[in-house]
Amino acid sequence: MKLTQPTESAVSFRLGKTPVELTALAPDVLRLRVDTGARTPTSAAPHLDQPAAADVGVRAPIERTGQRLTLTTTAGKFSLHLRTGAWALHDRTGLEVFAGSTAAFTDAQPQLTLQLADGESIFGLGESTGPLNKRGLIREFWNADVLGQSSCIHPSLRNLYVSIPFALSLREGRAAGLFWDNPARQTWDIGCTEPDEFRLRAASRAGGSLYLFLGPTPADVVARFTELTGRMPLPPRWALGYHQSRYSYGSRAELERIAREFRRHKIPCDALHLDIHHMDAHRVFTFGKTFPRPSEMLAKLARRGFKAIAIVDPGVKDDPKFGLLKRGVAQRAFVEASGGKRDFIGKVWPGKSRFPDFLNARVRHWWATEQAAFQRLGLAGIWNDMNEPALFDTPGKTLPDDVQHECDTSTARDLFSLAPIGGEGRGEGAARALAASLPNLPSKGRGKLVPHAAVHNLYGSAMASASRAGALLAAPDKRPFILTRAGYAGIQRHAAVWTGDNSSTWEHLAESIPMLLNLSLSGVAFCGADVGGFLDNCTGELLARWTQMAAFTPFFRNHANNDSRPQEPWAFGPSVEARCRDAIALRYQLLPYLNCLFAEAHRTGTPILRPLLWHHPNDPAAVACEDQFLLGESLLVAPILRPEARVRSVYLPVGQWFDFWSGGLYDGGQHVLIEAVPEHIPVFVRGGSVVPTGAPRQFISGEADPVMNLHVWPHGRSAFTWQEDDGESLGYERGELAMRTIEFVDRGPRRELVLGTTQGAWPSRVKTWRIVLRSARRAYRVWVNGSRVEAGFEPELGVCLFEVVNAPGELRIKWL
Ligand code: MIG
Repeated sequence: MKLTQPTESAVSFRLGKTPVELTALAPDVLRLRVDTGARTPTSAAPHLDQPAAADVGVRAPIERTGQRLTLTTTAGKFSLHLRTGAWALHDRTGLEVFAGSTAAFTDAQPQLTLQLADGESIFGLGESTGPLNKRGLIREFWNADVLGQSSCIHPSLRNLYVSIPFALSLREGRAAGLFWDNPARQTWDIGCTEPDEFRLRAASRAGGSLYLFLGPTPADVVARFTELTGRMPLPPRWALGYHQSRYSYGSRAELERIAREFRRHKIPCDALHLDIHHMDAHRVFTFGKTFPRPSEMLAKLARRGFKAIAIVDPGVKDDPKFGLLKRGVAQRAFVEASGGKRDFIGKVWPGKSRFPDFLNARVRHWWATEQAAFQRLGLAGIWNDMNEPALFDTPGKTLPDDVQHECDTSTARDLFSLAPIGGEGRGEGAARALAASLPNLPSKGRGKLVPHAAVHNLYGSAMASASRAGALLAAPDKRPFILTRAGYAGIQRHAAVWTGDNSSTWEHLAESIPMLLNLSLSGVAFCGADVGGFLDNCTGELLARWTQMAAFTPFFRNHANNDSRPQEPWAFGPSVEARCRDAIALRYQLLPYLNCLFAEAHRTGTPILRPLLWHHPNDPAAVACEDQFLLGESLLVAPILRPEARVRSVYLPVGQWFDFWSGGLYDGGQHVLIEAVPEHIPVFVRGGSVVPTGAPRQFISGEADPVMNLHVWPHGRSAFTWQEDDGESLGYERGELAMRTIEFVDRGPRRELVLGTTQGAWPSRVKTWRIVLRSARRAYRVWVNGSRVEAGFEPELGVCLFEVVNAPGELRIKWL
């Protein structure tokens, strides 16, 4: 067998008869892909045509001795036996990272088998049920509306609404990753059938690229994975607040009542969601009779500090008098039945409906235009539901395998393909340039026909990207808020994800933790589960515990089903209400901390919600922990997951930890028993942390706090990047932000907090930093840039307090 086109970083060869290309995209990222040559219409996935990675110019010498091919980079070595297909990836130190067989990698239904090492754990996999560690399970990637096939979400379901075929492997503290970029159905047997074999199978080989990440830390792997699939753009700041939803607030009067109740009960809230009953007989982008004068209603809500988010389902009612349908038909916007002679028609909420072909750029643009007109009524966000897509009347409860999409490869590249490693980030600028070029696309016949089965898992992401484009058309310099139920790898570029129809049970409260943690590890930083549970009836205690936990999760929305009892924070009487109010109020005070975490996720892909293993990959108890989580590096949250719990065991990783509520100090590296009081859940602060907090508020307005608190906890050190921006425009992409590092070191009696020089073109709105030294025993002597500053002491709280006037230059704060 002859090697063809060897370059510095890529090599083509044959496995069996099929050409395969191996590329080093970066020293720690390798890609193996089947080169299908002439791309037949049936074998194309939109992201097949990506820029040649060889452009990146990684030095990766390739050798061939006999049947053995090796590619070496500064981070590791990949070797493959050309006849048997056996392969292995070693790191720089010679440690085997992955090994297995690619013998069936080029089959029509490709397979790949990996050896699982002793003690190896597998995380990631996007949204899935069951434990945090997926080893021992079989999971599938096939976006599905769960309630179409099952009465509820339960641990033996193999697939849910979102598909992210990404695995993070961890053994003995060493992380590596794998991403099989193939939007057709995949089945992963992760040591279930054979305890030490990880078998991956895809239903179609079209477009399937396998990416291998060398790590060696979880952060290295996720940074690369999100560099490849994209990172979350910054959401508008209000979206970090509390959201209230219900299937459905059925009339204008009801919605306005809910808004009034929030303000009357003094429960902070920023967003109200409009579920399907706002529509005129389920006609998408309409308001029905029970919502008279919608723009007046939305303006009134806005004046009271509420943003409204409307649900948008993909199915367009097949009503010949419906304007949207008529325009769609004229545009040839809908997915065609097999054979292509007519549009496919299936049943969903509106009755007989047609389904926009979101895999086509022209259709996305049309949809964006229609959505923009709707949003201009005053809607701040769009909620994409049923976009697996879900159908009521087909056997698979989704589009049939053989309906046809007209994929437009040139623009699909911008929406689905992976960003070149080391290349320019793909920001809103690129999205806008794309949007501007769309109207010039020819109106038909440009794409190639692809059967639904080959691209099924992309439909939700494609709809979300159209939706994001629509929001940008409606308000070109406002950060969109799009929420989606379905998605594929990279969905974080377009939308936040909520985890669909969970139930109001204690089990689902607990199971939401590993689900959100794995989603977070899979690139989706902005995620959340329905607070209180969607199906069934919540109880007061469950709602309180759920709200107390979810206040620390990125997307924070209470939502309930149409036949569930009311679930708003006040629905269970004053004591539950008080607990919910306190939890939500705390969330609002933590917004400056959350802001920094969102900004970090945007810049680096680092999740906001993190499993303990993220910071403690060498600690087996931390790796196994799935009933606690970290919010950023500083806060450890141990929710109460049982009714009437009196106590809970909390694992504290190595280090010093402070009880957030009492200030009590604990040594880490052990389990501690913490009393479960009704008022709050156990939360700990890592010693040495600096946690910024703001003033309490009822909703997030454009006005920033002039006084910003920095809570400083002793016994350790930390560093993070402070970021400030206007919270609503895309200015942050143009450098309109203020950024500085904040570092703290506790060296025995000498403690130093350094706010680095401010970078960026946005003048900070912080006038005063209020430094709150926690766990203090007296008023310390304080110096700021060498000058003495007076400090106060509150003995009951154990805090020493002083103020520092903000300045863009370095602020070096010491105390003794
Ligand atoms: O067939 O719009 O997951 O959040 O309330 C149900 C009604 C459709 C499913 C979503 C849920 C939403 C519901 N939708």
